[in-house]
Order: sequence, then C-alpha cells, then structure tokens
Amino acid sequence: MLRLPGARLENGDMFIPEVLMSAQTMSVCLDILKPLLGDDEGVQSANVIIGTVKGDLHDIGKNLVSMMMESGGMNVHNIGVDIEPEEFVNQIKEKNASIVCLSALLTTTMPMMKQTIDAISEAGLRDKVKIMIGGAPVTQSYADEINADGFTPDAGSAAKLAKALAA
Ligand code: B12
Repeated sequence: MLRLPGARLENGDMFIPEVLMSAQTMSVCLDILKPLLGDDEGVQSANVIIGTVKGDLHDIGKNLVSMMMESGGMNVHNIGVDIEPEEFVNQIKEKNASIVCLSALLTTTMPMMKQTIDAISEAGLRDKVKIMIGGAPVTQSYADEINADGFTPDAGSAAKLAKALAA
C-alpha cells in the first residue's frame, strides 16, 4: 500500500530532509499538472494563509506545513516570518482566505498568536476563517485557550486537518 510522506513522518520511519525533498518534488509536479486539471477534478482549492507570528523568525516547520498542504492541492500563500497581526488581517482580505495558519517556535511569541486571533476578530473576519496554530511549544490546550480552530503537532497531520476544516 502507498504510504504518504506525512504519515511516514508521523510514524518516524521518514525524516525531515526526505519529507522536504518529496514535498518539493510534489510541488514542482503540481505546478505542471494544475493547468491540465479542470475545475471539477476534485482538487481541494481552499485559499490558505500561513506565516510565523510577529517576533519569531523560525520558518523550517512552517515551510514544511506549507509544502504538505500544497502537495494536498490547497492554494497556499506562505507570507513569511515576523508577521504583524494586521498583516495577517490584510492578507486574509487580499487572498480571500478561508484557512489561516499561525506558527510560533518561542514561548515568548506564543501570546502573539492570541493577539493575531484577536485582530482577526476585531476586523470582523473571525466567522469567515478557520484558524490553525502550531510549532514545537504549542499544545491543544493552548489552542483551546486562545479559541483557535485546530492544532496539530506535525506537517502531515496539519495538511489532513486543513482539508477537513475546508470541507
Ligand atoms: C533552527 C532553529 C533556529 C534557527 C531558525 C532558522 C529558521 N530559518 O527557521 C535560528 C538560528 C535563526 C534560531 C534563532 C533563535 N532561536 Co531557535 N531553534 C531552532 C531549532 C534548533 C530547530 C527548530 C526547527 O526548525 N525544528 C524543525 C521543524 C521541522 O520543527 P517545528 O518548527 O516544530 O515544526 C513542526 C511542528 O511544530 C509543526 N508546525 C510548525 N508550525 C506549524 C504551524 C501550524 C499551523 C501547524 C498546524 C503545525 C506547525 O509542523 C512542523 C513539521 O512537522 C530549535 C530547537 C528544536 N530542537 O526545536 C531552536 C529553538 C526553537 N530556538 C530557541 C531560541 C531561544 C532561539 C533564539 C531566541 C536564540 C537567541 N538567543 O537568539 C533565536 C530567536 C530568533 C527569533 N526572533 O525567532 C529555543 C526556544 C526556547 C523557548 N522555549 O522559547 C529552541 C527550542 C532551542 C532551545 N532548546 O533553547 N533558531
């Protein structure tokens, strides 16, 4: 049976460099295939915004999540690191996003996830988007505490959850 890189990473029988290589290969293949697929081919095309929150420069895990989501056929806008809450709000409007992914690797920048969610609520966009959070120090209980819609501990399960939230 074919087992995807995300599942193999979760199980610990594939490592990050191999997942990065296969995700990059998949991304190049998708660029070639996308124009050949019609709108009704079942490709999940939810607009996803992903970025690392203000004050945090870590991006390896966030880029891995981005690539796994792209490999799953989602339309991912990876907006970088050190992103202000207001910039997430602007990007949601500009890209008509339905999913927003926030990454943080520092305990000191985790509160910025809450500030970003608050800014999205204040802009009147909270009902329009599903918000996922992640990064090594992040937990499900923190996601519950700040009213995020989802948390996963790795890139493979993040791509699966994004598809479920977009459905
Ligand atoms: C690489 C690294 C750096 C690099 C970052 C390079 C880059 N381009 O990203 C550099 C050298 C720049 C760096 C700097 C710093 N770092 Co650093 N860094 C790391 C290190 C070694 C690895 C992080 C990593 O890439 N992991 C691999 C990826 C694949 O894992 P991941 O990020 O967790 O992502 C996975 C999941 O969490 C999840 N995920 C990630 N994002 C998202 C988002 C969503 C929505 C979802 C659903 C899932 C998800 O999926 C990913 C893939 O499976 C960690 C230690 C460690 N072992 O974790 C320290 C670490 C994170 N750093 C740390 C620190 C302290 C710093 C500095 C403050 C050091 C300093 N004094 O300058 C600065 C901060 C700079 C800043 N303002 O951000 C501490 C944080 C401690 C804490 N409790 O807050 C750590 C834990 C090291 C330590 N043990 O002290 N760092």
